[in-house]
Amino acid sequence: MATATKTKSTYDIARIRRDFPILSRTVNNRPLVYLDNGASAQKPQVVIDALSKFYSHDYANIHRAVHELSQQATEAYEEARRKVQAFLNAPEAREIIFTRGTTEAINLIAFSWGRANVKAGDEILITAMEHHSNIVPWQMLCEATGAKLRVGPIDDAGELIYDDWAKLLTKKTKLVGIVHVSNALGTINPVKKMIDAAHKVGAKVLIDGAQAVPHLRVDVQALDCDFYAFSGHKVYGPSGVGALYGKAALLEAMPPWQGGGDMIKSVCFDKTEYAEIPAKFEAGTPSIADGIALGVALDYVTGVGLDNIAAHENDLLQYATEKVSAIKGVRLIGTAREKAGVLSFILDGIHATDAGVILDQSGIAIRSGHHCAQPVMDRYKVPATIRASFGMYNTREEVDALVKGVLKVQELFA
Ligand code: 7TS
Repeated sequence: MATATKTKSTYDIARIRRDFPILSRTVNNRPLVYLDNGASAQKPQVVIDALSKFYSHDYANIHRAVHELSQQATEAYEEARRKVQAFLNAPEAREIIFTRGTTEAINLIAFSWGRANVKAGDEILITAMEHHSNIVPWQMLCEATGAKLRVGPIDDAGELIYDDWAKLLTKKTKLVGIVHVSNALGTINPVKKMIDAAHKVGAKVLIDGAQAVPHLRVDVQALDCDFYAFSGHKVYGPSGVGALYGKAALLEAMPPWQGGGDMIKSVCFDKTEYAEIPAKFEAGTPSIADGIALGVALDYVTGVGLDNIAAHENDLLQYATEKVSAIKGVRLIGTAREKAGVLSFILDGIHATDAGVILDQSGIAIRSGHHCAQPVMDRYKVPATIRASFGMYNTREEVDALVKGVLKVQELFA
């Protein structure tokens, strides 16, 4: 890895940090060092204000009543949908389905598209670095239909072994699920090349973008993926909301997955007609305030600029990689050439959870565990890793604090 360079001076990290009120608090009497952005990112004041303003001034249910508040709330919610559309560069707003997050988006595809299009003998192809949410829904689909789950392997660095993965693409492959950026390893997958290869055998492709959208500019038209899922809370928005992009023709042909209010055109006991997309997939009252605030979060991210964020985080990741790997007794887990946001490692003779507890005493929040990617842990024959995951507001000083914290952990266990 090249020597870390200093962050561009145009990136006003002090201003960005001031936008996130939680960053000025202490934890265990120490300044908070928040390095658990992979699990969930903190929220800028504008997002917090958007939630508060909506509940204080603008609250009503959407898509129902003729009264002013309901009309305004509906417009704000639909505006947020257009913001998600622009963020992903989706052709049309109706191709954006609001969900609870990535997990729900993938389950929606597995249940609706999967049950309609996958039968016994078909195959679903994923990679060995998927989060559980891009594994288990496909296992459930396979169990229900008699289809088979195939898994493309990864190498010691945590990169997909592309040729072995590509060999698993056959006429039987109906759907390919790919994590854009691995939450456990940080690996950025060559998704464009993979999507093109999958399309050659007639498979549809779902990209799990949960760890990608906070770090990379995503363009679903350039990628030509069929489905793209992400969570609001990892991209500085609220929890409880996320989005699924799907090509209109595919979404239109898919049956609904949850029935209820808002997803129908007309209901009688003999026959119910379903609404057009996206309403067809949005049964019931959604997380209205959270959807609106997600739009505000995306505006905020776009305002800082994803290219600037990526440059800053890449600098941090390089710096952290150099500093942490220089510590005796550290083994990095995940050393792919293309990485974003994540530094996973283990310490000789020290359990990751013990390290997590001691780091916490110094105000340092990291995640220790299997990161909902147990097959990745199995691949490296480790029960858990320590994971530092970076966001737009992290600093080199915080990396230094992590390094100091790790040395202290080693000292205590020596
Ligand atoms: N896919 C990836 C790649 C993820 O990292 C996560 C959450 C999900 C899907 C699920 O997202 P959700 O918002 O629906 O829960 N990953 C993590 C993590 O790395 N630590 O905590 C949650």
